[in-house]
Amino acid sequence: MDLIEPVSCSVDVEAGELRGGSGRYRKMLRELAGLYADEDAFARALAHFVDQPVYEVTDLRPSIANGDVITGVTRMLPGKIGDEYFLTRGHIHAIADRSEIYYGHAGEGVMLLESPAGEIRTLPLGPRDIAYVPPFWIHRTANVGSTELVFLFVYPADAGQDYGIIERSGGMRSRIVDDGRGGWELRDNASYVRRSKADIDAVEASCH
Ligand code: PAN
Ligand code: ZN
Repeated sequence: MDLIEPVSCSVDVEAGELRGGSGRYRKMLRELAGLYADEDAFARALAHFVDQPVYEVTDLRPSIANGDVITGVTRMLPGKIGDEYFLTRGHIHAIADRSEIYYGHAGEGVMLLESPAGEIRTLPLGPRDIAYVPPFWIHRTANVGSTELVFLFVYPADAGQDYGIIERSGGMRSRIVDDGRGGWELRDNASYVRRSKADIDAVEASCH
């Protein structure tokens, strides 16, 4: 039996970080090309966000063993590309039946979920909201507020992330846009291509 040492971490909500974790990565806007509908607005925004990560993840990954868990904190800047709110890249878990819990700490977020067949759901992700990502749901998060969005997540350590599922379908089926009244609404993504039966079957096969 290989024992892992128990460890305590804490969430620094102000800094939007997990203190005492083991890893950190940053996503710059230039790494998110193709996510947003308005390419001109994206090109203009690149100049403003050259040095600043759009989102940053600090996490605790004791191992990637089946049965272990990965815990982390994501901090996202507020902002829009055109009228579309800042987003995480989004993914389905590489082993697609692995679920996940998000817990909001600060700011105003929305989780956008899509089933392999293209059904859309949204969940609020504000302070003390718990968003449950069931098995097989593609998920990404938007910051729909005017302050930083900070949330915690926990998922099985063997889950992995498949980002290609969103790229292959031309994005998710819906976009999260400004409704013109200070809130948000869903808009159909004109570039969306439905998944074939073979693609949907491949999601299910990822778990066997
Ligand atoms: C989260 C996300 C994190 C960053 O940890 O990975 O918020 O989003 P992207 O991975 O889509 O860039 C999670 O859902 N892990 O499975
Ligand atoms: Zn995930």
